Amino acid sequence: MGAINAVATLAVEGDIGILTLNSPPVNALSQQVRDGIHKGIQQAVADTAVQAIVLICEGKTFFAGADITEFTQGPLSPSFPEMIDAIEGSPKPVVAAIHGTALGGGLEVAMACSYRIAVPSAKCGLPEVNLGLLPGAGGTQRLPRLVGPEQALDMVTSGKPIDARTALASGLIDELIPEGELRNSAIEFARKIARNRPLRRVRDMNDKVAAARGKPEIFADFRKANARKFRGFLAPEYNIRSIEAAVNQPFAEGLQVEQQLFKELMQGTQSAAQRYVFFAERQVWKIPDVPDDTPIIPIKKVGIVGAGTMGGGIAMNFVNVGIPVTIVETRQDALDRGLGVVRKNYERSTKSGKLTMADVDKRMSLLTGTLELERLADCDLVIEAIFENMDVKQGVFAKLDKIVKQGAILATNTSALDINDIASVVKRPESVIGLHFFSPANVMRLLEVVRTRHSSKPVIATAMQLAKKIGKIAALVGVCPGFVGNRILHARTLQADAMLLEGAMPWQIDKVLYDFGLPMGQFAMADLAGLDLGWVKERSASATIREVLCEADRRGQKTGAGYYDYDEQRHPSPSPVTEKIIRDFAAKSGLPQRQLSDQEILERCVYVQINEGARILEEKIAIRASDIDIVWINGYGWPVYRGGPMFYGDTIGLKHVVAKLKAYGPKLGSNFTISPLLEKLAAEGKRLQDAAG
Ligand code: T1G
Repeated sequence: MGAINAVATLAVEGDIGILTLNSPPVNALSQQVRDGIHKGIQQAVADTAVQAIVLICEGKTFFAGADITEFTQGPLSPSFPEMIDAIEGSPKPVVAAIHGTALGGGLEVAMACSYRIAVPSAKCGLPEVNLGLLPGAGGTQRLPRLVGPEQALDMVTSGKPIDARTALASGLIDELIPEGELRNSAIEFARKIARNRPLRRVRDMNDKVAAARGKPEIFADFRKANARKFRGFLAPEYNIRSIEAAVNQPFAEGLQVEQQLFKELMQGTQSAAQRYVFFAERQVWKIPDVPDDTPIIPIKKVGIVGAGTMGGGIAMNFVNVGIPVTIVETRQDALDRGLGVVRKNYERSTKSGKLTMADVDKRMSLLTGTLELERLADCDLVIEAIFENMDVKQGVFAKLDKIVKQGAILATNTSALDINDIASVVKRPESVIGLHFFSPANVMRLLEVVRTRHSSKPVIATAMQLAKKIGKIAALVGVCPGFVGNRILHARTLQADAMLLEGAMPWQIDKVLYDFGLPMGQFAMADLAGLDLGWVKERSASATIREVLCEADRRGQKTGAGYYDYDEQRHPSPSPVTEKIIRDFAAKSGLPQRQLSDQEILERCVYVQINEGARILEEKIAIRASDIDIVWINGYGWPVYRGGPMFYGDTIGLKHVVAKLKAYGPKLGSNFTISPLLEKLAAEGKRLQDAAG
């Protein structure tokens, strides 16, 4: 066994060379790994005893792609093309032996080999699109030659891997190998094909691409079917063009198209944003003052207080992963309704085939309804999900404190109330934490884990680990009005509402935000949530446009009218009624009416969000800027190709943001102040992503 470099070894067993790479944690194709492959192939080719070569990895996976941390460094030799050419140019067949996840450049390496074999648990994919890229080492040219353009389009634009059996069926791999026998089986397979000639090269396999030539509808139909999903993104379209080149041009020319498009994406802001988010999604789990070895409280049974929309949705998260839930209501009809909604949600999933009726019954069997709070006594975690009223919540927590066993976590799903105040009524404040789910709680990926002044480290660590277990992405935040997500939303709401009094209409403001990349605008979102959240009819005094709308029974989508008018299918249209209400209200406010530009609307809505994020960092409510971005991408649909409000501020430059905020001055409202941290970073030419919370 000869060492090629620190991560590569070449062994020769009989007439087979085994080139083994071992570069934890995921055998990313760093410069060292590429060098090991490049040199190892050359050595194996030069060894006359070797008739065929096995390329295999140790550790948890075959190459999982290019080393993303290297992207910001200049070209490092050997480049991907040099490495790929060494493999494909080998005069001896090379067999890729795949386990774990062969992704991105890893799968491209495998496709440059003569053959590919894998264990059944392996997965193969080209997820570059998730990084705002396309496979830049021949993947868009080789994949359609192996699996056909249609499947290649799906794989490169979704970024989703396929399992080994699907890969075998589609022609991506040549043989399935029993688990645990990969190395020996690979040697046997290599011996079997060692003398096959001519050497098989994927670049020469043209049947599947030729069959698609002259059928532009394959691409036109694909673009049309995915237009909504790809809206605003560059990478999916560039991936499609690259696959089109594989169909319509010879391999070498298609490779050039791929290289050109890859370069454009790599140099663009969208990929920078998406690569930033890739790492942000991993950073968010790292809590500086809660070490990885903090003891975890085992959560075997969960109690939920309140079987309303949130309580039922929250319950589903735990039942979905096999954790039994006891859910409490005050009245039988409310309990029955709540359980009925959960069952209906599950049954809806059977229509899409995601669940079977047996799954539904199994999950419902894990959900126990009761009217007695005492039934939560043996729960390891209790989540309160009732009416947003401090007195009511404190009353429930005082009871839970007496009922629930010691050591259990007492959590609240409040979206804005001060959890320190809630914790003040229990004798175990260290056990209290906020678990702020986003509606619908069984769908939205984001969970804000809210630590109080007293939340203990085991409670925090347990909450974060539980979030991962139920498939959420969790950001640990501190207590303040609205925590992180809603606090930043509130900053935007103030501007959007103010602009209605200056001459803008809800549909103009919403279009600006939609075109920026948000899934829906400020007022469409308000209509969806309901304008009457927190509205009390008896106390309503036409003091705001929102109150006037509610008083006119225009309370949002649920009443068929809010800011917008809605048809039976809930399609919105601008409302003359709303327009009159706004005009009358604006006239009374005495503010001069004017035509606001889309640019002003965008800057006032978004720059105040950047400013609020900076204030959140100053107050240490968030640990890092990228956590704030994770919140807004996963909780509010901020376009991932813009990286989040903090990353976006860094992209356009904090100097520019501060200058604009100063230029708008009093227009931003008498209570608006610029974050000192934002001003400092701008003055020093620094970025929010470099500022620790
Ligand atoms: N580069 C650098 N570091 C990586 C990495 C990568 N490709 N993938 C993972 N890591 C780090 C990650 O940051 C974390 O670090 C640790 O490994 C464990 O990751 C030319 C240009 C492979 C499915 O997009 O999908 O190839 O936080 O927590 O849950 O065409 O990692 O521990 O310090 O995610 O077991 C294409 C990305 C690159 C694959 C494993 N490849 N990675 O999941 O572990 S672009 C990808 C993943 C490319 C070519 C193009 C997952 C995983 P730390 P983890 P996991």
